[in-house]
Amino acid sequence: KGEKGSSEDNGMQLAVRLMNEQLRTLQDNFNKFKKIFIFSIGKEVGRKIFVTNGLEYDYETASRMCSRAGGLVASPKNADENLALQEIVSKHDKRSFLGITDLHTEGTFKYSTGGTITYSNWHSNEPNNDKGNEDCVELNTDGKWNDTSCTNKKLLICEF
Ligand code: 293
Ligand code: CA
Repeated sequence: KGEKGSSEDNGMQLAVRLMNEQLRTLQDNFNKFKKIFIFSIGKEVGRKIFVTNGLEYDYETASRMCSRAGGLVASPKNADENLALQEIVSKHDKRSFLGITDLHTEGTFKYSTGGTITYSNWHSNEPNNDKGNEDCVELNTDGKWNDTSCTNKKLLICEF
């Protein structure tokens, strides 16, 4: 009985060792893939990754595309995140939408996930709801925000 028990233990030990090796290989591959990905199209800030496909869409399409990919339209929650997004819009020389609107209540800007914004970087004299038709927010290449029409086409940047 003792002999059988110890051969089972040996089998189990081998299985655990093989699984640890496989896990390590998987982690190494994943970390390498992540580095290559961020180097090519993404930007990592803290635990967030911002990604653009370089194309422009109206807000509704942008929102649909990000959520279909398992993300959200980019919403900077602090100056570091805003700077990372500014670098992306500058590189592409195209203003982007932020995942922030006042579609629900005019004048109260909220995240697409709900909740009033806790960080902002409005350009002076913005938001001005120009022509009474500006419920979305664009990020300019200078990093400043402007409210703009949701039907304009802006650079798509999602966050994951
Ligand atoms: C007005 C006054 C401009 C301003 C513009 C934007 C439009 O035309 O100074 O830049 O509105 O706020 O979104
Ligand atoms: Ca405006």
